[in-house]
Order: sequence, then structure tokens, then C-alpha cells
Amino acid sequence: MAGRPFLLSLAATALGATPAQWRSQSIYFLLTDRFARTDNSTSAECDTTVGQYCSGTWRGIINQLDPIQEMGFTAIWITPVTAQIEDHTSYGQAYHGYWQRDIFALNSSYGTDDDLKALADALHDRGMYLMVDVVANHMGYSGPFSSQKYFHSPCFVQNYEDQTQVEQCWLGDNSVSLPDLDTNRANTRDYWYDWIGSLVSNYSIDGLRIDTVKHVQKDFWDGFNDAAGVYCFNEIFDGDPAHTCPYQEHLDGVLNYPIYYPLLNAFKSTSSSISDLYNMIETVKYTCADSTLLSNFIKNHDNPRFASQPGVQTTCPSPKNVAAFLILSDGIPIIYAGQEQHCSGGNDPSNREATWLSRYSTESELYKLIAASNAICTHAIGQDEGCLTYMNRPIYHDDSTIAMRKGYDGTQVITALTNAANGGSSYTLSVPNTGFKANHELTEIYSCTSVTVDSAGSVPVHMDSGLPHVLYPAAGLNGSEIYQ
Ligand code: ABC
Ligand code: CA
Repeated sequence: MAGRPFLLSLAATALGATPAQWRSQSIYFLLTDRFARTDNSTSAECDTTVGQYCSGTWRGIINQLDPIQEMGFTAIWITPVTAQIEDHTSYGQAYHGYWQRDIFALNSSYGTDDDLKALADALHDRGMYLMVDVVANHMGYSGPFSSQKYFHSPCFVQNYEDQTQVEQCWLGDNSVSLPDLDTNRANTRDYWYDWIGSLVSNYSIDGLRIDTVKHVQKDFWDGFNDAAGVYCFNEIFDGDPAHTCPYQEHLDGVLNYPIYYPLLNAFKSTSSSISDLYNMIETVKYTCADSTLLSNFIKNHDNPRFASQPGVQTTCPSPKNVAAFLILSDGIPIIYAGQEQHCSGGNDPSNREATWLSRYSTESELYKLIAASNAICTHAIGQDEGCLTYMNRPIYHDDSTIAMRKGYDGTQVITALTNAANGGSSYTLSVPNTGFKANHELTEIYSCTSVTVDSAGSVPVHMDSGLPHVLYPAAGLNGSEIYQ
């Protein structure tokens, strides 16, 4: 970046969406290189272990928006779009987009300027949003700096407990080092703020996922979020809400790493305890500024897929419980491409499988469950928008079960989840504190069965086969087309 003229302040008018608009969205996250190809191939090989480009493109995504939208998603998040270093490193190529070389050029492997604009148009024509991943902490590196004064002196982040080091040292290692920008320099800040405003307006971007947020001083982000003019959620890779939540004072939302770990632990094994998840729901609610603007996930391109965890089998119902949690608790759900197909890649880079190899099947059990969960969520919002800001209440838990309520009286969604094994004992759980009165008629969404609230006001939920259950007032479903 050094040596380039600073952009004139363009005072870009952002067309994108606000935090309030994003609160009701459901996000499908994909790596552009790994989702769909321009030739629509569903057989082109993609060996994740070698870390090479597999030829996914923006045009490819446009051609495969139907299965995403029909699963109930209203937005996609794509990996960074900027031009990358071209080296073949010991970690492979920059197919993921986080080793940028030129922030004013696009990554030509994914397509042209017109292709990216066409993707935004195609989404907007469907009433969907485009979220783009951006990196301001570092650049990729393939040669000497044109001017070192824009960067922090070389040192690698080694101690993640030392915040000065986290902010000022470099990510990466001697194989691929990621030079860390001196984001305290006023002109560097202005440069980024101008750039982000232009990017958002040039490509009609509706929201941003910001990379490596904890590696930059907090007060850098206020100006960045303002200049973007759209909802920004942020990667603070840290499970401790005391570290993660304070960033929401500077940026709209954060990736919900605090929930990620207890959610994973609660459902990856039939012997896990659910109480840590129960407690963390409350902790996040009271520690973060607004839990309804956080983003929930169980897998992404940095962490091993849930299905790769020991004990989680294809036939195991726990991925269904987890997907139901993501969609029906507080915040904006994120489902990572391949999750609906029960992909099971382990650590980076194995967790970056080519989605086209699944042929975008709409028949998988998880695809259907995700679609049904998105549908009931959308329906409940349509009946009462208040459920979006109603903070999720965990109303019951025991060693293997958790039940939650979201929404005001009359349109509340009750979700009951279990980590019990498929084929385990079946029993009737009596869920208290749902807000329903005796004899109220409810419908269990996934099985389309009727449930009547008992005389004490508790909801009898028939727990079987380790499946999740979602209940909604039967009268509120009349005339609706909830996906079965
Ligand atoms: C490449 C290779 C890897 C190799 C690595 C050294 O180099 O592919 O096989 O191991 C991009 C690419 C990666 C690439 C990296 C580095 O660049 O996608 O493939 O890895 O070249 C973001 C993105 C990520 C991206 C980058 C870089 C940043 O999502 O895809 O990676 O732009 C840290 C950062 C975080 C970053 C992540 C990969 O590394 O903070 O922004 N992600 C602790 C630390 C975290 C740290 C994490 C993982 O370890 O606190 O800061 O993330 O290293 C919990 C704690 C957490 C703790 C975890 C492990 O335990 O609460 O704090 O996280 O209990
Ligand atoms: Ca930094």
C-alpha cells in the first residue's frame, strides 16, 4: 500500500443494510474458491490438503443461489475479494483471500469487476444481502516493502495473552508472514476509512465481516464502522466474553466465539453436560451490549467441522440440535457451506471442501432441517417483529436437555434440544415457564404434530431419537407454508 496516493474522501453513500435490518437475516457463509464454478461442474476435483485454487467464482455463486435461498437464507458472506499474493507457499496459494497484495484490485481468479457487481445484483433481485469479508490488520507479503514506515516492526504473535503483542506483532510465520500495518497512524486510518466506504458503494455491499479485529486497536474500528455505513460483524477469535464483548462498543456485532465453545462441548458427545451452554447464554446476554446482533456458528474455515469431532457420526442427531440452536437463539445465524451436507473435514485446510462435490443436494436431512428452522424463524418474525429483540431465555435444563423461549406471549418459539443418542430412551419432558396457558394448542414444527399445554401450563415435549423439537402456537400457523 505504501507509495500509493491516498484516495480523496469520496463521502460514499452506502446503499447497504443497517444493524436493525441485519437482525432478521440468516447467513450462508462460503469460500468463493470452494463453492461453485463458472462451468457448473459438480465433479471437478479439489484436494483440500494441497491448498491450491479450485476455481470457484462469483459467476458460479450466481448460478447456485437457488439452493441457498430455498434453504431459507437471506444473505451470503463471501471471503475477501481483493488481489492476493501469487506465490506458491508451503501453505499453498492464497485461494482463501486473506493474503492481500493490492486492495484496489480484485482477485481475478474469482472473476471480474462486472462479475462481482452481477453477484450483488443477483442477490438484490432476490431480496437477499451481500456480505463481504475484509482485512485491515495486515497485508500479504511477497517481497520487500516499498516503505516500511506503514508497518509495525517484524515480530510474530506468540503470546495471545499479551494484547500489545497481539496488536503490534505479525500473524503468520517465516513461511508466510503477514506484515502488520501501523493502524495508529492517522493517515493509515484515513486511508482505510476511505477505502472501505468506496468498496461498499462500488459493489453495493450490504454488510461486512471484518477479519482479525482483536489485532487492531479498538479505537480504530469506530471510524471504520462509520465509514462502512453498513452492519459490520467482527472476528475476535476468543471464547471469553470478557475479551470479546467489549468490541461491540466499537463495532455492530461480533462472531459469537463465547457461545461456540460451550455449544460444541454440549452436543459433541452424549455424555457432555449442557449446563455450561445454559450459563453462557445468560453471560453473553448480560456482558455483550446487544446479544441479538451477535453471529452464531458451529463451524467455519478456521475450526474443524462439527462432524469431524470424535463421536459425531452421520447418523447422530446432534448436528440437527446444533443447527436448530444457531437459528432459533439470539443473534444472526451463520451456516457454513457444507454444513447442510454433513461435511466432516478436520482442521484448516481440510475443512474447506468444494461444495460442488455434494451436487448441492436439497435432499439431505440437515438441508431440510435448516430450511424448516429458517422458515419458522421467518414466520415468527412476520407475526411479531418483537421476537427479534426479545432476548432468548433458557427456561429449562438438565444433564442432556436444554429448552429456550424466544418471543412475546402468543408468538413465542419454544426450542427443546438434547444431546441424547439416536435410538436412546424416549420420554416426555415437561417444559415449564413457556408463557403458554393451559390447553393452548401448539404444533411441533419438524414432525408437524399437535401438542396441548397441560393444566399446570407446562409443555409436554415427546423426546425421542435425540432429535430437536420446536413448538409454535397452532393458530399462528394457519395459512402458512412452513417447510416440512
Ligand atoms: C495457514 C495454514 C494453516 C497454518 C497457518 C499457520 O497458516 O493454512 O494450516 O496452520 C488465513 C488463512 C489460513 C492461514 C492464515 C495464516 O491466513 O485462511 O489458512 O493459515 O497464513 C482469521 C481468518 C483466517 C485467516 C486470517 C488471517 C485470520 O478467519 O481464515 O487465515 O487473515 C488467530 C487470529 C484470527 C485468525 C486465526 C486463524 O488465527 O486471531 O484472527 N482468523 C487462539 C488465539 C486466536 C487465534 C487462534 C487460532 O488461537 O486466541 O487469536 O486466532 O490460532 C479458545 C480461546 C481462543 C483460542 C482458542 C484456540 O482456544 O478462547 O482465544 O484462540 O479457548
Ligand atoms: Ca495489528
